[in-house]
Amino acid sequence: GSKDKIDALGRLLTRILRRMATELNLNMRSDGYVKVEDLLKLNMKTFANIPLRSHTVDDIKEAVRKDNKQRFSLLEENGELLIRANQGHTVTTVESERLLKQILSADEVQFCVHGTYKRNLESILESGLKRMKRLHVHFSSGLPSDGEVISGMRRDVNVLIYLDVRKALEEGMKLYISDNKVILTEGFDGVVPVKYFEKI
Ligand code: HQG
Repeated sequence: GSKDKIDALGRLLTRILRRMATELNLNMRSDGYVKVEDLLKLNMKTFANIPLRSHTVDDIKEAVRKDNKQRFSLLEENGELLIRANQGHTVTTVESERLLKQILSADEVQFCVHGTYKRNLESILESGLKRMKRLHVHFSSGLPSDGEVISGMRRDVNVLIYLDVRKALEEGMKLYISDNKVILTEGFDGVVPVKYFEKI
């Protein structure tokens, strides 16, 4: 049905806006925004096997509105509609300073917790939290038990690693927060060392 169509569109948008801008020759600003008009011209199919070109601006708006983790933002500028992914990028054309708001004081965040899996723990304790394929290591600013939909970790994680935000900021680690409240950091050269873990 139409819900599946919009879900499938959302999943394709995530992939394009986070990872594929370069290979698709899509004009992406350093704050992550691309023109919706340009997107709708791409010769691709969604996961429901529907050509992207057959979608409308309203479909895009609906996919943005219905996304369960608020992964996208829309912006109207000079009569044009722009869209971006709020976080999760792997393309380096996006500059975090422009995409995200920097956290300057530990008082700005109540929680900063990374969700992961027991199978990763040994390796994480040995080499720290790595950003892996993304530009940033991701942390949540809330817990699933808060009842809200929480962006920044998956539902099925079984290990929580709390960041010592105060210490990290004091020692010069740059922390950012996205529009959908995911806390992001490059750590130091892509790694958040173990000494910044507050508790596990
Ligand atoms: C792990 C989803 C071994 C890390 C979620 C994670 C989040 C290590 C995986 C967002 C490691 C990377 C991000 C080390 C890190 N050794 N494993 N040294 N360092 N890891 O997907 O944080 O649907 O890149 O713990 O909800 O899992 O995309 O990061 O398990 O918000 O919007 O390596 O993705 O949101 O996996 O998830 P990811 P993540 P979206």
